[in-house]
Amino acid sequence: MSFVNFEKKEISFKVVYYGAPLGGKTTNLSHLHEVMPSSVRGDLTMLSTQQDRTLYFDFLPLQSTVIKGFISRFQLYTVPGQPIYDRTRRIVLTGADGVVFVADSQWTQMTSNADSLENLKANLVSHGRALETTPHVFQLNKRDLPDVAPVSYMDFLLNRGRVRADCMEAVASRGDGVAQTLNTICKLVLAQFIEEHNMKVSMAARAASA
Ligand SMILES: Nc1nc2c(ncn2[C@@H]2O[C@H](COP(=O)(O)OP(=O)(O)OP(=O)(O)O)[C@@H](O)[C@H]2O)c(=O)[nH]1
Ligand SMILES: [Mg+2]
Repeated sequence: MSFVNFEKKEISFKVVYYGAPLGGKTTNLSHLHEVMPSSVRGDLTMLSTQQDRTLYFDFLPLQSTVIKGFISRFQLYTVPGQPIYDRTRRIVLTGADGVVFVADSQWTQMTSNADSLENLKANLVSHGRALETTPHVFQLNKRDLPDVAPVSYMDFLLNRGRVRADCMEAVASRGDGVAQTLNTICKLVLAQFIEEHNMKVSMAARAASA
C-alpha cells in the first residue's frame, strides 16, 4: 500500500508486473532501466536463474514529482511467471498499489494467460483484495510475432465479466508500449490515491462535525 512520509515529503507506491511465464515482465523493467535518466531511476535488481528466468523478483525504483510538493517513488516489481513459484508471487504481490498484467499475444499462450490471470485474482483474494478494485492494466505483449491473437479477442479474454481495464499493445523487446503502459498504471494508481485521500479527509471532517 502507498506510504506517505510527511517529514521527507515523499510518497511511495508499489507496482507489480504479473503475467504468464516468459511473457516479457523482466523485459519491461530492463527497457525502463535502459531509457530512464539515472537521475530518476535507481539500480535494477534481478534475482534470476542462469537461464534468465525470474526466480524471486526484479526490482526497479523510479521517482517523479507528479504530486505537487511531494516526491513520488514508484517501486516496480516483477513476479516469476513459472507456476511452481506461486508462494513467491503471493509475497511479491503484498501491498501492491497497482498491477500491470503482461499477456503473451501468441495464440499458443492463451491458456497460459488465462491461468495466470486466475492466479492473480486468487492471490489478491488471499490478501483480502480484488482485481476489480485494484488499479490495473493489461499489456498485450509480443505484437511483433507472426501468430498472435487479435486485440479484440484478448480484450474479451482478459476483460470479460470484469470491470474493464485498458489493454495496451506492446513489443517490450523493442521498447514499444513500455513507457505508455507505465504511464497508464501510474495515473490509475495516483487517481486512486487521491480519491482515497479525499475520502479520508471528508470522513474526518464528518466525524469532527458530528
Ligand atoms: N519477440 C518478442 N520477444 C519478446 C518480447 N518481449 C520479451 N520477449 C522475449 O521473451 C523472453 C522472455 O522475456 P522475459 O522478460 O524474461 O519474460 P518474463 O515474463 O520475465 O519471464 P519469467 O520471469 O520466467 O516469468 C525473452 O527472450 C525476451 O527477449 C516481445 O515483445 N517480442
Ligand atoms: Mg522475469
